[in-house]
Amino acid sequence: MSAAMEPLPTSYEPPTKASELAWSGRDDGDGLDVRRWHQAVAFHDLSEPLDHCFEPTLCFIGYASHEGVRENMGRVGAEDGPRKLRERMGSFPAVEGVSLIECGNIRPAATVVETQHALAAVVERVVRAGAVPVVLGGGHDQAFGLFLGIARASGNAPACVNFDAHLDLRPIPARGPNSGTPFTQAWEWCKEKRAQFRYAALGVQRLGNTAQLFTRAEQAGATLVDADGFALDMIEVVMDAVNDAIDEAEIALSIDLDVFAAAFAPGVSAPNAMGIAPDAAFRRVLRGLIASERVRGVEIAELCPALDVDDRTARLGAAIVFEIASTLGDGDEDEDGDEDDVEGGAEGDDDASREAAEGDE
Ligand SMILES: [Mn+2]
Repeated sequence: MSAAMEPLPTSYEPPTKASELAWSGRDDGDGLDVRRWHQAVAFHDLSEPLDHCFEPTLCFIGYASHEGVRENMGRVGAEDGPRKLRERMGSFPAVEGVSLIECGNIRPAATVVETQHALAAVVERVVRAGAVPVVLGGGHDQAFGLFLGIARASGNAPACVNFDAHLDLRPIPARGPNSGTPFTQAWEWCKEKRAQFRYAALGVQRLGNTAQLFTRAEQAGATLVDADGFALDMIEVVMDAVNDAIDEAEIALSIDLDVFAAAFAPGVSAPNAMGIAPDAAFRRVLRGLIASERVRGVEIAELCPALDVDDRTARLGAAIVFEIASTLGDGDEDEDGDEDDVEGGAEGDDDASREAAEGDE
């Protein structure tokens, strides 16, 4: 270990032989045109310095904990989410120009807060190296670890953009934070640092949040887009709202899989009958965010394999990571999309993503 580097918290577990085995899948040979993620992925112990990444690089970090879900009185099982997501990503075709690095897991520490801080330490290291941490969860308490790690690496509070049926703005109970409080923690962190709390919650369900939580969202200055916003004719309105909410800030991107309807995502602690669909409207918003080049980290939360049906939810979470990778891989392309044809802009070349990209300068 380099003398200059502080040791990481003990709940960080570097990649092991077992994590290498977790990355497996179909093998069509090693040619560049047939390679898959399990062949393309590199392994790195973050206790050692990570070379600066000049190309788009995704660093996978498992948040193998459902202690925050348990504290929130939800159904447990999300500690097994990271393993399952890796299993479902292994056979994806390699994306040209995008590097993949497996960085190991965060295991539950004595408290949820400690586990969040362990994640933050790892995220900070990845962001400082110019790579994008992709947190594979795990309970949604991980969102505060992602926020904190990005904030420390960049010196500014990132805007939180959260696809979620729930606001996750619950007051923090006396026993400590849980999977329903990560954005309260980010809000309080911002108050303490006199930083602006920027929060956009997308896909929010009326039936999943009490009046108190909507009041708190208003007090926090949050931007809410309910599930009806995810229609192709609403994309520009949604992206305008998101752009207003995040302003010039960098983005910590959260995808709680319970934002999707239970038909698509049964394997979560709290499924939603009328959640959004992982359709073209959702994917355009996702791609628009990634194409803005302001997303400093991503977390995929709440996958509970034991509650899943034929890995449906795991496949969806994995597919979202693939969308992110392929959008990053498209970054240098300059395809001409027909601006009036929403589907023509589906590669992230739409007005909204361009606007977001310009805001970066
Ligand atoms: Mn959530």
